[in-house]
Amino acid sequence: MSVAHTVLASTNTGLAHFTQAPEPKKIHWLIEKGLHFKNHPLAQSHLGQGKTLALIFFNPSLRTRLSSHKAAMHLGLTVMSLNANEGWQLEFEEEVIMNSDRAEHVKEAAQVISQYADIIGIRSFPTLTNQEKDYADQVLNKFTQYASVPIISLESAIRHPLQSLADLMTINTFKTTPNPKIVLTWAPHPKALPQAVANSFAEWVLASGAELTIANPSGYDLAPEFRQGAIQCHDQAQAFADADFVYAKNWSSFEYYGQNLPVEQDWQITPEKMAWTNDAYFMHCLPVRRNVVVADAVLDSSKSLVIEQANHRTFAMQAVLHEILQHV
Ligand code: AN0
Ligand code: CP
Repeated sequence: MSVAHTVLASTNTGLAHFTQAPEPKKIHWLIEKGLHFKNHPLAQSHLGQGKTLALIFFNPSLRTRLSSHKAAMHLGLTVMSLNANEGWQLEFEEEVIMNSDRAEHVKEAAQVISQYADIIGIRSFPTLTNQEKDYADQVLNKFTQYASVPIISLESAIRHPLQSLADLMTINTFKTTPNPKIVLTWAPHPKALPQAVANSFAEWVLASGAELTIANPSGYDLAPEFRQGAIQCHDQAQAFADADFVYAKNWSSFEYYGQNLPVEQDWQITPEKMAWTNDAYFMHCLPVRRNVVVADAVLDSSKSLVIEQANHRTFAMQAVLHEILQHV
């Protein structure tokens, strides 16, 4: 298999996995390809014929599951999906005595699934209790280590690359100037959530060559490797000034790992705060909690792009599958 022309990160196994942001030229290529498929979804409807995509979910999903199915169907692929927690519990540690409730090692499981599928998608959230383990992205990386077919991240412990690709497709579609002001803002949530969506959004926006402002309360700074290169501030009003896109997301603390720290001001996105911006578009990956993360009036306004972002998930996945299918 040749990886010379793939737009995806290749590894020393020679496989083209999709787990993080590729190089800038390739990001732009994927955005264009995704938007092309949006207009011509069935343009390559035979490419995947006779091939199978396996989707393995360790955690819940609405958009990722269905948009991945839809994208695969557009390319003629057959899809199998497994709720991993309803199957045998997998062991991911090496050289372990397997006398716990974990019945099967990922070493066998990944090789077995590779015989049934030509491409494997994996969704696996972080523990939010063990920073070192989470940031080693163990579940995703053990699958890429032991599978003999390409792996697509359907959101791992620390990244959500398909979401970010869809988000950049959305910004690309709606921007009216070459360099819009893009703001990623933390917003409240009753539960401790992963940093994955925010990490990836920052990674992709910055890798694409755009500028990014990140606003979050103190104690909520993202991991240094993800926020490096962004304009960082702890003041939402300052960040929102002249913004063209406001991307809201909750994440739990990286510094006080996995915790929901008390926050003094209200960081919910309201019409009053959107009035500070340059009539900005509102973005969120969904699922979103109304009147906690964002007020109804913002989410239901004509400037809300959340439904279009979700629409772009299908064509982001289709672009990635198309790219991989050329090489399997
Ligand atoms: C998840 C998260 O924050 O990572 C999935 C978002 C796509 N969100 C929730 O669990 C609410
Ligand atoms: N945005 C997103 O990935 O949604 P799901 O968790 O429903 O897949």
